[in-house]
Amino acid sequence: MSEKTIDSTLSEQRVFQPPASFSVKARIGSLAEYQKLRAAAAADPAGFWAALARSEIDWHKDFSVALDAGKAPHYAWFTDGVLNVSYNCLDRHLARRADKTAIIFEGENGDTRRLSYADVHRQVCLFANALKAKGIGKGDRVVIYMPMVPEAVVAMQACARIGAIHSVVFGGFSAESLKDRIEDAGATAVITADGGTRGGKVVELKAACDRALAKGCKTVETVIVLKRAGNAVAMQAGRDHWWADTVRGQAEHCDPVWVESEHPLYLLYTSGSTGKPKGIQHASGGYLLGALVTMKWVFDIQDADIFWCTADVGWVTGHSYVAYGPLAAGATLLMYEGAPTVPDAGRFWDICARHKVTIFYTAPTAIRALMKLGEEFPNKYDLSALRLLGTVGEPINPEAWMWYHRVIGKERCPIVDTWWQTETGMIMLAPVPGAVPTKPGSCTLPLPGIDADVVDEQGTSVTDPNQGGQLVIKQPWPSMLRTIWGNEQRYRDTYWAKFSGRYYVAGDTARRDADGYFWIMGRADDVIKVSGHRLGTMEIESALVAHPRVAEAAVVSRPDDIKGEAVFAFVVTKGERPRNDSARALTDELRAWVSQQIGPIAKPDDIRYAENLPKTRSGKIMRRLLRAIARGEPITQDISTLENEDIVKQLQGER
Ligand code: 7RM
Repeated sequence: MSEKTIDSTLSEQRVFQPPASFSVKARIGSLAEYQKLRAAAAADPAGFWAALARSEIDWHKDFSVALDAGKAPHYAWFTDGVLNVSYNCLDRHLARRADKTAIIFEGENGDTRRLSYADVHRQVCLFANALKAKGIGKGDRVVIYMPMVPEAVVAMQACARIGAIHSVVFGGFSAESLKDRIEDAGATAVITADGGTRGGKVVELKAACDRALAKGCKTVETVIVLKRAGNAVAMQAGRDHWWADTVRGQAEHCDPVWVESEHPLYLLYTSGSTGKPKGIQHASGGYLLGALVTMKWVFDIQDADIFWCTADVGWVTGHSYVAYGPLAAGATLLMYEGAPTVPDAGRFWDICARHKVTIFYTAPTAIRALMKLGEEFPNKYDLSALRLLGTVGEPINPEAWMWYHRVIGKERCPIVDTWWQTETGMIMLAPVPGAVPTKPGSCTLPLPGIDADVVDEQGTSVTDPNQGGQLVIKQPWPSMLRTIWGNEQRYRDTYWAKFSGRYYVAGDTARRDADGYFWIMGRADDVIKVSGHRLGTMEIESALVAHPRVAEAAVVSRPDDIKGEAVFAFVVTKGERPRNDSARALTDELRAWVSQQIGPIAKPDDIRYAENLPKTRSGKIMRRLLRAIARGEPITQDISTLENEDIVKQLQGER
């Protein structure tokens, strides 16, 4: 995050009260009500969550222990309770909502489908039985590599139904990334599709899956392939099966497998400070509770709502607010497979108008991109059904917030800026829309039961308004991650070590203003957000140095008007430093290489070549200097220790 952005949010003074028309109908309709909930939670956090767990979740067997902190920092919630997440998302709605639409689907080329709760339940049962027939059961890991179609949700729910642990890999990741995740999880099955569609092009998922499996993945016995895009695929006899064939003849009934509350529901790989993504492990009961209560608190979900979260199921947002939260709440959710600009920049608003979307949740990068293309697009559509707007994934700049508020929300819809992480499982900091006034660029206040704070390097609360510090969570919460799959030490080191196990360390820096509102300033580690996609700079560096011509690489980010952050790489090649045409050719090659190694989302936007990277005397790359150079800022660092000052000129692209 640049100084400039920090300054611009620092001077933000606007405050927007919840519209009275919204508050009167809201689940939590006043500041007093919200504060009462927060006070109750603060007085007895475990009791507060236990009461909610009992009122919100259908337990097969009730629990007697709310929070078990005996193995901290591995906290366990509702430990002796027994439940099934899929039962809570589907079966329990059948009595009253069997015919209610659960999923409205629209594809890029306009194909639409509506699935009722009874339909989704039936499909989940069929597919769960198909998985069982392939020998997949409780505790087995299943990798899901699919486009944004209802079957992706069906696959996740079917895993949950039989106690299998799913790990969804975003369809934009490469074969190489898929392979790493399959191997780390030790998955025995992969569920994929022939291909997905985006921007008129077919993303060949099965082909990527074949390349991944050809390179290793020895644990995989079964591959199930949904026919979606219609592209030709190779099927390996014995291993690969068409989805339609696996469900044919299966029973439409499948008893849920009752699991203990702490049974892992899923793994989701996410980037951190090292080259290797980590498998964030979530538990069943606590995660479900978090996804469900935030649907109510933050999205004020009501029976008549049409809820559209644009996130892909490959990201945590697509887990909590597509695959689980909305269904647990018995809501109608919308899924769209395709680009926001096909056939033109009005697509999102066209979908909102045609399907009468009432709650719309997207990323700042999408808002900025659509904002740039002009108001005439949204202005063509009737957006009057919208009542609430949300954002997630990165800080939203006040200008984009105001555009969202004025052009999309017609100054009538509250905006919920929601801060959370793959690790937190649920939204943590966000306005409760009928209660908490909003400020453009701030995620406002913690939700009930969330003890968030900003602390200094000693772990002491920062009390001066607008003083930056580390964002920490001081009490465990039910949907928190349980560990990093297969790497207990990394779990402790990454999230707990900094303040000796006292607080969960989010990895973000933040400040609080005089009203106690939180403003996220940026990451404290080497994680960046490019178009809302979480990437590790070290991950991109390892991909670059894996190229035969690269000796050394350093990756930093620079601000980007639309993407939020852009990837900037400094590269030292083996042999002579490329210049002019040879530099341009190598840049094209390295961009394609990173695409292949990680995925197109990680492609460097800029690459500069130097004979060396600037290092401190102890040999550490001077990242702050590189960041300044990437941003075109004047250099204030002491560079007198550099052996070759010419390097700086090379890095600046001047020679
Ligand atoms: C949900 C998600 C997590 C990181 C997080 C932040 C950044 C997310 C906001 C935000 C400012 C927000 N999970 N982040 N939401 N920054 N305001 N409302 O994005 O695991 O992929 O990323 O994203 O840095 O630590 S994630």
